Amino acid sequence: MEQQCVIAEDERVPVRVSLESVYGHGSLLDEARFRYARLRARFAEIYGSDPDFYARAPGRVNLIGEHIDYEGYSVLPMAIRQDTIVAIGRSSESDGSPALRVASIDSEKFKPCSFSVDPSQEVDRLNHTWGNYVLCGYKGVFEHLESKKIHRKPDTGLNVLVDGTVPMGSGLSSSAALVCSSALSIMAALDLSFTKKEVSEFACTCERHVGTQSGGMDQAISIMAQQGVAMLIDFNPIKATSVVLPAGGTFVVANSLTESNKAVTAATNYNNRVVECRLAAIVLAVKLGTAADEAIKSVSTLSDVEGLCEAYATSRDSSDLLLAIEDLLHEHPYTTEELEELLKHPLTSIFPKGSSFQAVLSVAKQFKLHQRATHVYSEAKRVYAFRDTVSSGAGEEEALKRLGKLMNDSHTSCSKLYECSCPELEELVQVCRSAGALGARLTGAGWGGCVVALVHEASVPAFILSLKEGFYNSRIQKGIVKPESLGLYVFASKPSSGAAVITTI
Ligand code: NG1
Ligand code: MG
Repeated sequence: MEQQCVIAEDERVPVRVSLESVYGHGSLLDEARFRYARLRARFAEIYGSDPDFYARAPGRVNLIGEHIDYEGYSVLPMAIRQDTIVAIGRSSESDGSPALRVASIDSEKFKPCSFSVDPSQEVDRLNHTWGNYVLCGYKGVFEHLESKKIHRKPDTGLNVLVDGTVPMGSGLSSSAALVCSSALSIMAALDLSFTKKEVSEFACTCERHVGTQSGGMDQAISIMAQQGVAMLIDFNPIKATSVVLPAGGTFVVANSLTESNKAVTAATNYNNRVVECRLAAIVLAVKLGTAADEAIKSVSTLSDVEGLCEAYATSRDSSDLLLAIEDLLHEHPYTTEELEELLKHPLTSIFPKGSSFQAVLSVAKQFKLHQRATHVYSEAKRVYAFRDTVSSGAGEEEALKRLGKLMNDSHTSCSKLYECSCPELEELVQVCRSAGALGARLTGAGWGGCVVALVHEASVPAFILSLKEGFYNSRIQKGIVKPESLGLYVFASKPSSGAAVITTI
């Protein structure tokens, strides 16, 4: 039986750690030293002084539990070594009027931007820029202070310089790595400290300012990760429990080379699914006997329905909500008219005015409630089955086989029921399986981005070679990817540590 332990979510952050404790002692450390030195030098060039603090936050790969965090169900990610590093300094009087200035090492791709220091400014969703994620972190810190009734006015401008190695739009959570590293650096610069739980929570809420109605997985793992272990993350309240993975298995991440910019496609993809889940939850609640008015008021996620199925469970002799879906929801998509008649309210009145949900309603023609809810309830079960397999005491080979099967089932559900895959991801998952993966699935939001494959440790090099032959070589020939950058797109990953302030570089 593997040891599992609950992470001290009451521990205060930012924790301050050495470069060595994050990056080890090998080539990763050399690479990190180079990145931090370059960050310091560029910072001085741009802003005319040395930074006061450095913070870093990792990306993550979700092993299982896709599109269920925002429905209140537990997920099982691990942090990866790719991270976002941030240098920050308070700006001086001579810099002109105080501002939040943001720049990137890659100034070609990520143009510098500047915001006022007023934390109540709106994030401009219509003109989405990468700097918005830093602004989210900034707003998050002040909103959190407000929520604690600490009324602190911004008393300084801040200069920020960012360098990220988490590939963007790849389902590896580059956005949360940027929000979390920004938030921690801002806390350090303003001499603030909160608990891990608080930061995980406000980093999730504040990222929604860009318009994606995301769950809290990415921020929670980025803040709470620990080296060497994956984490089972529970929500409401947030809790992280370490999960020790079988030693003979390695997770390989492979990029489909298709980017999915969630902040731009939210109305038809991510937020659309959040809306469908919410409607499925309300309709299920009504079918289980709750009055429509009451359901609209009190039910917002599919996990909220669990408490409402007692009578049904007695009549069916089972509390399995997957059965309730079969009985109570139809498979063909629901139309707006049908839902409005059932719920006795216009759909637009069910979601907050002015929220990004209204954009979903104005383009959606139909709602696949049966399929989405079936995905969520079955995926939630697979997460626990994954955790239980790891701690079951089954022999390693048997455990790896079962984990692989759960990952494959998760992919099928994402692809067929949740429809968040795409042709490139389907192709890559097939290539992974043909190359001997025990299991392979899309990871993160989908519609592009990465797959994660479980592979026997000893066959990792041969496996990666097969992916090159079966997937990447043809893309190299077409000029979609350069051979020398393949290492960024396919890599084996061990669980890395969580966000922190770096003491000395
Ligand atoms: P990605 O797109 O991988 O960063 C998103 C959400 C998660 C979760 C997954 C799907 C954000 C910040 N994160 O992750 O909360 O819902 O999709 O499981 O949007
Ligand atoms: Mg993201």
